[in-house]
Amino acid sequence: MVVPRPVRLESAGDPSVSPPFVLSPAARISVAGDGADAVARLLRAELATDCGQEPAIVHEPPAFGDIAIVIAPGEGPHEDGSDSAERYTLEVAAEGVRIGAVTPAGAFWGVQTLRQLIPVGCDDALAIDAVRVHDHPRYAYRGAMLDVARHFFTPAEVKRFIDAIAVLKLNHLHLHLTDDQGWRIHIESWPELTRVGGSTGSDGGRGGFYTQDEFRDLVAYAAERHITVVPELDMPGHTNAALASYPELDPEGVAPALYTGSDVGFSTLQTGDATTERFVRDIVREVAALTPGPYLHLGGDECLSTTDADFVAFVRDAARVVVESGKTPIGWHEVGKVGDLPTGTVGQYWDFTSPRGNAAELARAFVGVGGSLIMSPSDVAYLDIVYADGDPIGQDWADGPTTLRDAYVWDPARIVPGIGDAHILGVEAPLWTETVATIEEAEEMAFPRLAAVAEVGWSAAPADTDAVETVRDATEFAARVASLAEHWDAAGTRYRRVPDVAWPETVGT
Ligand code: TNX
Repeated sequence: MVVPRPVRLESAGDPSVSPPFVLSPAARISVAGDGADAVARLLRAELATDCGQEPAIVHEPPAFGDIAIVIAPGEGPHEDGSDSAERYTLEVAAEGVRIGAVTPAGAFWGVQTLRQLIPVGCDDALAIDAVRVHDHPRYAYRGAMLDVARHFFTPAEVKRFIDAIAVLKLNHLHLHLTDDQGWRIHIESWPELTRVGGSTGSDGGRGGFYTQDEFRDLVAYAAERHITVVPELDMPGHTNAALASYPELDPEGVAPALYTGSDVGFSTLQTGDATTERFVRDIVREVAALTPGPYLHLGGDECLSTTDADFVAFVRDAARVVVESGKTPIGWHEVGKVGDLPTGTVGQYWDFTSPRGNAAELARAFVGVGGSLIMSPSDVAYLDIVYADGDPIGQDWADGPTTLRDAYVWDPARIVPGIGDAHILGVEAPLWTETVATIEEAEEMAFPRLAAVAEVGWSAAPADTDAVETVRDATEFAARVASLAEHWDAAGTRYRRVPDVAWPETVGT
């Protein structure tokens, strides 16, 4: 019972023939290869939380009953045709557990699978049924987005979210750091952005921002869990908090009031202006310097107060500034309007699973510049859309409600005609937070639907001839989600007890 479903999971069958692995108090974690130590330390911390056991980590070959983590070029499954650096094998038998991978990330995902195979409440007699797993991801980019601009989440809360997404083998956390309602990352060269623009949140929510040290620490915490932070500086729209901080960025030259409502599309930076150009260079330079990952997201969505010509000229320049800062730009799919984007620019598609208007054409424009797509179709992958009519939290504009089944039964390669896996970098589920005020509410919106999107991003693609429904069996998925929920309960992760899942009779919500 593993989410996302591994490419191959063969249970050894009859326990009298293939007895389970039993974690004895004498068990050790035997490590070999660069990076195996760090993965072993995380496994040990997880075993301590889950089972109250803290095995020693040793640099010697495994003995009977040990857990081995081996990172070496020849490891990982060979016969499945994947060259993904994240591939891993996991073997569980009475003799021991062995995780093999080519990279620490692969080994860490193997650890996540192992963790889900450990029965919750294992106490003093931890036994894991014998099994062989060969696994690799479908997409290199599997993400969740947290909108920390509308409602601010503290570093400790973001870490809690990082822990929860790591279990699902998600490897990117997109932080939507700036919007009309708040500016959340301190910029040394423009300090008013956080002093003024960071002081509010949607609906009177607490303000707040990350100092550069806090942000570096978050990035490092995510990186230890093989998650790359993707920072977003949304522009030229969604900028009221910046305009309220610096009137010289405003088209009228007058600072607007701080904004705590939920409208979109009313703000724009002054474009074609030397001060704005300096602002863009400064914020991109400072945020790029805090970001070891390859991407910087420049937003570009819903710029309803910027003329098309101004939008195109602004985004073209901003994308070049991102490239000069050493990063690959990502933009919401509207950025496809810009004819000559830098080579390799990534588009984030947020229209529906049946594209409306010119969304498909805009998405294809990224492929035209040698770029690729992150698929976030809002009618299935937006975590802020209500689960059911009448929910007090969430929006319904994206063809809501969005059920767990909706979030599960879709395929990224069957959305935009002409865009298949060769041009899809991956999938991402965004959680916008106009209506989501606390981390508990955020988790209830995200889980279980984020588990569905994680599986869409990791697990094997349906064959061309298969209907999506036959490959993604929502009933079978619901059974695996129910077993995952025992782990959520143990970890204190909140989730929504949607219908059609046989939830454990424990806490939940
Ligand atoms: C659309 S889709 C937005 C966000 C809102 C969200 C609410 C997109 C790129 N932007 O600004 O928060 O809808 O669901």
